[in-house]
Amino acid sequence: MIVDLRSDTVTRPTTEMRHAMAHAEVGDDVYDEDPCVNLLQERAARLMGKEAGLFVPSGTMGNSIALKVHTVPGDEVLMDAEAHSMLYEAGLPAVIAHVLTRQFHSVGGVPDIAEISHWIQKESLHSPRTSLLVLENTHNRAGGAIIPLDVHRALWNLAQEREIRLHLDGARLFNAAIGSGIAASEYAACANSVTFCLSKGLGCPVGSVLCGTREFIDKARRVRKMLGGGMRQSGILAAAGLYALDHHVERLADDHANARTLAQGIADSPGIVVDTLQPPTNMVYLTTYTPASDFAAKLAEQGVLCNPTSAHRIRFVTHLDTDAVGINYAVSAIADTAQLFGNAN
Ligand code: TLP
Repeated sequence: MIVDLRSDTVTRPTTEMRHAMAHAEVGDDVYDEDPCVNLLQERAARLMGKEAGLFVPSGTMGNSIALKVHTVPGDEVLMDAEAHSMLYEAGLPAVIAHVLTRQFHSVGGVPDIAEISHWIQKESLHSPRTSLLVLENTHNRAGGAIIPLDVHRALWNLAQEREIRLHLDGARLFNAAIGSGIAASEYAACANSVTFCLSKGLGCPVGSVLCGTREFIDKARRVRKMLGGGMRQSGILAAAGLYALDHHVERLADDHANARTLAQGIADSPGIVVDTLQPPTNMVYLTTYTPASDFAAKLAEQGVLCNPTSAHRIRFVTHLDTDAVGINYAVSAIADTAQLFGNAN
């Protein structure tokens, strides 16, 4: 049995989703003529409480476009030292937007408002201008943590006061919404722009949607074109997104429950320390005494795939393609592996 818990990006479209894709009515989206893309963009904008949306090939492109539109070269952007844009987007702030990044540190993914306030600076003879704050919710490297709405609001108020913009990397914003019971639009209301991914927990093969004001999206559309993201009959992909918004949002609760089962099932194993017995969303992180790569390799021999995220840290992500049987199998494989290394220590 293979249980792939490396990421929620590994899902394959279901038969029903493939059916929706196969029957999508399409047109040339660069001419603005793809009905499915237009529908998805309108629907996404409504869900986020924004004026407009833009379908983009990936979360990374959504974040790139937001950074590019919100800043001018030489500006400073504040982001978590562990943010996806900081660690996993191949240096995009520097390469695409030509900005400096000021990294702040968060506890459990929750930024410190005073620290951020301290770092916001006006342009002067000496200093760069801070023009953007980037937040991530849920926070991937902080264990899929949900940044509380009151923290979002406080940071949004601060951003308004100090006249900077706020972009929300909401790759897994629907996980935050389902995990907290708070609508995605409430979080998005505390941001000038927001990206959410269709290709993670929502189970689509490709795509994200960037949302914001009409004016922002008009500019974003041009940057998307510049980056080579102007797609043609992309309604085939947008149809998967529309299907997912109808059928795959509420079920994220199952992924969260599976993450809890996994965390609790392996918690007593020797040689590992699980971050929490109550993972907030669909991620389980643990610390291994043995090198994480050895642990992961041993697990892979048993068909359970995971991602080492540092020398002694491992991430497991639950998703649409893992059911209770797979989770139970993963629990015993992890427990056996832990036992093996635990005994060897
Ligand atoms: N995250 C991937 C890897 O790149 C690490 C994963 O497996 O979790 N924002 C956040 C918070 C993300 O976690 C990711 C993907 C992205 C943006 C980028 O999305 P894509 O992969 O569509 O470019």
